[in-house]
Amino acid sequence: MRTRPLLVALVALAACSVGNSSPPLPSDPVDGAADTSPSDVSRADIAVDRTVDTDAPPTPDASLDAPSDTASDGSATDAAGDVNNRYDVVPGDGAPVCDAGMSCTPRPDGCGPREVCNDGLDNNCDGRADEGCPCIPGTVQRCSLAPPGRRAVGTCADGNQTCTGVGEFGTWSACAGAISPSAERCDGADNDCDGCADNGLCCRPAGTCPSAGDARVPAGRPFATYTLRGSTFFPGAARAWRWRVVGGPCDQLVYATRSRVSYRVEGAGADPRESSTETLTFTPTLSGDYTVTLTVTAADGSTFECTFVVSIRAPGLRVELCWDRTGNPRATDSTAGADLDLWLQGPRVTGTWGFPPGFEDDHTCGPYNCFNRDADIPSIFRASRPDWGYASTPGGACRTPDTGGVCRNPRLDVDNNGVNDAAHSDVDPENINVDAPRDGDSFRIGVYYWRGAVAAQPMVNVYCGGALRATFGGATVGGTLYGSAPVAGFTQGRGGFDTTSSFWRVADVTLRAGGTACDIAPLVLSAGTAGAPCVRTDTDRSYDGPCRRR
Ligand SMILES: [Ca+2]
Ligand SMILES: [Ca+2]
Ligand SMILES: [Ca+2]
Ligand SMILES: [Ca+2]
Repeated sequence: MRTRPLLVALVALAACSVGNSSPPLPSDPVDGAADTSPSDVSRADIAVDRTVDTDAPPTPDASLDAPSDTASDGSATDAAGDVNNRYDVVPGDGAPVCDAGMSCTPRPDGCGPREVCNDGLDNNCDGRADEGCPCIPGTVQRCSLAPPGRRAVGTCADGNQTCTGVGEFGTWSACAGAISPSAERCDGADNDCDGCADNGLCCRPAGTCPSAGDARVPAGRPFATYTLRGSTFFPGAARAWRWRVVGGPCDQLVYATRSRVSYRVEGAGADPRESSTETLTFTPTLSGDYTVTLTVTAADGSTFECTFVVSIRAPGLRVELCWDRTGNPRATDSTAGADLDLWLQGPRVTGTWGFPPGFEDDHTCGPYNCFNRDADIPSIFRASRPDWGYASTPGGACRTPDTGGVCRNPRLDVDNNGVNDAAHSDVDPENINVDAPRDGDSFRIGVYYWRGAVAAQPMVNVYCGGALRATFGGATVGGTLYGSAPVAGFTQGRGGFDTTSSFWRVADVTLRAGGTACDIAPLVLSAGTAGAPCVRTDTDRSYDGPCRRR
């Protein structure tokens, strides 16, 4: 192993034509403490007993061991005492190397021999984060597919992984939306995320792709137009432009089932996620991460491509609901939809769910009493508009601001029953928001099957401070699971509070850190299958029903 960097350096020296006096060798220093206890990890706030997993993975498995070194030196560690792994290939291996690349010292990869659970990192550098680790179904955590020492370096970006499965514990999904290390390309960016842009390449990039924290890709807000000029990334002559925008869990489910998305890409054709204009203009409706890919066909026919994440962030608490049979519940053909409703109970409000006989209680924020504008609320329900003590937020991120740009808290952005807003809302996820919750405030989420004649599978996403923190429920479409697991027992209803309508008490969310973080406790049946979601198909609308916090 000791000879490999020297060999590479010799190859590099032979390939370089100028200024090659005593270039520093690519170093591979001993990794620091970051290998085993990264301090910059934002863990999921749902408590997971880490004592079971920090010392040893729960199910010893050969796949958890470090992969063998890419070089066949037979040793377990390399010259610097670093554990051998697939990232030990020195950039530029076998390719022409320029002085610029040689003068940059790649960061230690930080790869270790074993996976550490629930830190969102791929500690053993096998291309998977937290594989084989137990987690609480529905939990979402930030995750990285870069080596631990190179998280969010260069083009590498975090994604989200969802704890999938049913029962007491589940397993982490693949790290969706993350930008992984890739082979270094001539694009002004550090594609392999070793801290050095275009290292190992003798090249002059035709454009520059965004890197972590790039000022050209600022965070955006829901309902605010977001614009990216292609020439910012590719200043040269172009023959064609193509943009592709992929949204979060609900947008992916709605696209899979209805070929539509909640955000609007200006100039989009058959695929609502793509445009072929030089400037991308899109209007997001949901918080979270959007993966954007720009593909430029240059005048000489060559292709230039960048993929990066655009963060759309709304403050406080946002809860969104979508399902696999979104759309008009009145239709009778194979595309018939179902009308599900998102409900939210506020802090210190533990009364009956939904509207009471006298329509006067404000226990629940729902699609009858919680629209932002009074004008959108039927008069009999106006007295029950939730007043949970929150001021309105002028200029907030809301779909239909009231006079003066006011957004109320709480508020429901849209009731997507295919009737209220035929132009758009029959596929837009329902969304209840509280922009500035107080620390310690706890909210309970519910989903009601209100109307329809088909079975439907709901998915609920919870965002705190704009970041996705939990995905409960979901559906399998075309063999792909969207969400964490379909909700067992959620059946069709006939409408109203009849004994066939399903009601799912989903989770309690408690905000902290000024609404930028939260703790989430799923609700489960207090009797029966361990960890089963709390679904009831009778008219019991009491606060707890048959549920307990798990
Ligand atoms: Ca791993
Ligand atoms: Ca890990
Ligand atoms: Ca690099
Ligand atoms: Ca590059």
